[in-house]
Amino acid sequence: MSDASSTALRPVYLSEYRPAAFTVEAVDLRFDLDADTTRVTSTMQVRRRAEANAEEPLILDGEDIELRSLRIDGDELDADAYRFEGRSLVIPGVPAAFELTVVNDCHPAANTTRMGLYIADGTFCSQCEPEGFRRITYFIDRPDNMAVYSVTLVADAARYPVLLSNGNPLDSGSLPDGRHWARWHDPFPKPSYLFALVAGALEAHEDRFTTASGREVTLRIYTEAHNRGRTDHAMASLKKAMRWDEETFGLEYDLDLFQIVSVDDFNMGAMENKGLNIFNSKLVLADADTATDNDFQAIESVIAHEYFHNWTGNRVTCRDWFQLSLKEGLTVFRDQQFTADMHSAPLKRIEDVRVLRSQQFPEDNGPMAHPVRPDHYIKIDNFYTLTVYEKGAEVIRMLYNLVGADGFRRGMDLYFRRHDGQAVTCDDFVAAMADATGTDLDRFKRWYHQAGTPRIRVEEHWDHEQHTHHLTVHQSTPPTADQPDKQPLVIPLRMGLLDGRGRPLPLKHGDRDGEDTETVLPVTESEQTFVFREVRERPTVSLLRNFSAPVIVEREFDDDTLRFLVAHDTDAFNRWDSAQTLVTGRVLDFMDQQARSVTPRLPEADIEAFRRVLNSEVMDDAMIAATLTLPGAREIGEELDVIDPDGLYAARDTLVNQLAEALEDDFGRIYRLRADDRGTGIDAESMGRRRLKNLCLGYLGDLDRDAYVQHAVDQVRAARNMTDVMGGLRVLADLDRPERDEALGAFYDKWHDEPLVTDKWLTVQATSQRPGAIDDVERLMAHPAFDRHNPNRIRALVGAFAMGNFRAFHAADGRGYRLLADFVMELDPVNPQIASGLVQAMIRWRRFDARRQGLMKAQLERVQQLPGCSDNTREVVDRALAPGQAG
Ligand code: B3K
Ligand code: ZN
Repeated sequence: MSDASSTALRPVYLSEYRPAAFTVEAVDLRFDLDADTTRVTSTMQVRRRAEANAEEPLILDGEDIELRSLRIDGDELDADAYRFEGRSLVIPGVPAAFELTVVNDCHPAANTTRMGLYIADGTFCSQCEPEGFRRITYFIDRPDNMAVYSVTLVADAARYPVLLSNGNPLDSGSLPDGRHWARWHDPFPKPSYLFALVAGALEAHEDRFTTASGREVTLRIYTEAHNRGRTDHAMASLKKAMRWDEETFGLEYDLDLFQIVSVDDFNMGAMENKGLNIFNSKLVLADADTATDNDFQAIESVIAHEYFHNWTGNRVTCRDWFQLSLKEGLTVFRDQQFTADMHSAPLKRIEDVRVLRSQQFPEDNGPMAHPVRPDHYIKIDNFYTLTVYEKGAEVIRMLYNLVGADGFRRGMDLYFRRHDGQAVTCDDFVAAMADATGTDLDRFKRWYHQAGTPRIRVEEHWDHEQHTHHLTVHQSTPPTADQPDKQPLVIPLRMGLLDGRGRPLPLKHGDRDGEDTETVLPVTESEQTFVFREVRERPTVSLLRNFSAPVIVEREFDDDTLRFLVAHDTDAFNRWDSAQTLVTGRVLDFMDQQARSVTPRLPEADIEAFRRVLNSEVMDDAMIAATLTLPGAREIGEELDVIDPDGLYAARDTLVNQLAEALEDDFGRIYRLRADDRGTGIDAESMGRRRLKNLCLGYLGDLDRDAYVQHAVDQVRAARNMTDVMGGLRVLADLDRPERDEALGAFYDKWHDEPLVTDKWLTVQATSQRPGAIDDVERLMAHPAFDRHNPNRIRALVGAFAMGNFRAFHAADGRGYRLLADFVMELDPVNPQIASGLVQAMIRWRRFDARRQGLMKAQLERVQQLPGCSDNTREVVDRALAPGQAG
């Protein structure tokens, strides 16, 4: 805790990294589990590193725990033989190698932070990444200390029948006083952040997996008894992920047992603890009645992500937390590839780019901007960001495209050969890729330390005499707060040329003379010109295909070109992207016209372009739906110098409404063709059908006509899967009609015992587009369904409102801001991680009009002044309020 008003918090710098003087090589932990006071006895084998100075004391981290005793090689230390310095326990004068026994207490029931050891619905549960182990016991709690763990758990047998930790079970037994014990051993050295412990009344769904080399692995997914039967999808996903990693990267699972535990009270999505993943129940439990298609897909991808960490993160881990993207960017890339292989690659790409543009780009252009490898932080908790994860994955994807699929595989093989069992840096990863493929990646590495989203500007010139087409590419990255000067990056620019009928042209440029119709231009300088030969007519350029680099392309398209690309581009991603660009431009036009009191009209040619997409016989349902899903107001707002939510919504609403009017018959027909589908299958075709059907219903609902409202009511009543129920409910939730309250009431009556379904009920109201959504949010915050301390409930209501309801949150009266600040200040002492996440909804205040700026700033200042404000929240708010920050 810090004094809110005066002290500036001191950051940790990457440049100050140095190894610890000692290593804990092995640790034997005993837990006497008790909700109020758990006694931890830790026996460590400690060795001074050869390079370390013999005078250096042993320094252990510890936070909110109480030391009971310390012994070195069996001899108890007197109180004057050690000291506390802040949160460090300092023991001077220790030998070069010794056994240290620490006894300490911690308090799981009182631990509201959900870091360290805590109780989630009566189950003991741990979360150590990044610095939670120090809340359990004193330790060298940093990822470059890899140790072998043995763990003994002792607990009341009736209340905590299941006792789990990492690795393999060794033995168990009962004790006379109604207690029992279990002993675990993990043969793989690991950093403390991968330690895990679970104890509770849980039931296992068990299965088996035979690895490629023929080893039998037992798989178990633990849930509370009432959730049994809802883990089939998670189990199937796990087996698919295990097989995929063998086939794609030759990576096999390495223990005899792989366990997943589902808990309802968890700060984030999931955690890759060695052999014992802990999951937010939202990302494990699913059946057609209660989970939507999106839930099913999220489960598959996160189960895979955490499983993939077993190699990229656990076997090879990070030297320090600045290297977080070493494991996260790489593992996100791996899970993206997995999903693309399991389903549709272009759709997956579209979804990922949407997230990047709507969330990572704003982050990269705001007060929290930081490189993929940050160079300083106050709380590392604040850097589990879209930049480290998603932009980090884009950096890996560019590497993949630069060295090719085979080269990437050779690079991965070399990375594991060199570094298995080590804690390494992003440079080590890039070096493995460079060495395995003989590629010079020095300049490429700028992606790791330069923040901000690069911009590309393209000028074209067709020479009708020479039959050449000249493409001049300018790149620049706007300054970010900590980095005023930016260097040019290596930008792989995938592109093609189309002739007037949309046929791809052979690309003859540089020393390339073949018939290839797609190429990757290696953009490396601030300005570069590429010349294409034998171009006999003015071509249309299709640029940044499949989003080959995380950049913004600034290019003045005329509408005809965009509609041409929507219809003809050979790259599926770019067909979608051109439609997005068309709509974004149109919303901006509408805003302009409305500001001049001109009534805007959607051009007939746009309507026809969308009609063709909607009735396309070549695109599948999911792709049609993706193309007709318009960019949100938040995304479009990024194009404006000053974000004006009112103007944006007025324009976007008008456009949606005109599109719905114009295509009413098409939407109606397509809806009816799919309406009687009561299927529950989660294959790509069924999911695509539901997606398109619900998209049509959404447009029709916008017309607010009785017949369509009835469609929504009927769909909610008759649907046999949650996707369709929510599709109908979402339409009704936006309307001011009695049907709305009836449907929401019936939904709650049916599902109030299912927390994950109740979350959907909260979110659909929190994100409603009808006026007065904030009144509903205030009312719901006092409703019994809302638990003010449960992270899922908070995200479903307050998070969904602040981050997902741009219209209501940014209402001009500033009530949204006040509501959020009040809640953040209440939550901060309880759960600083979640509080500092929520407050980020206001940190880009400088991007808005003067009035909103003042309102947001005032609320940020209130939070900043909060007595005892956590370092987590302070870091975010201080950055947001610091003078000279980007918006
Ligand atoms: N590694 C964890 C995230 C930990 C977040 C700590 N605040 C899950 C993941 O990214 O796979
Ligand atoms: Zn991860």
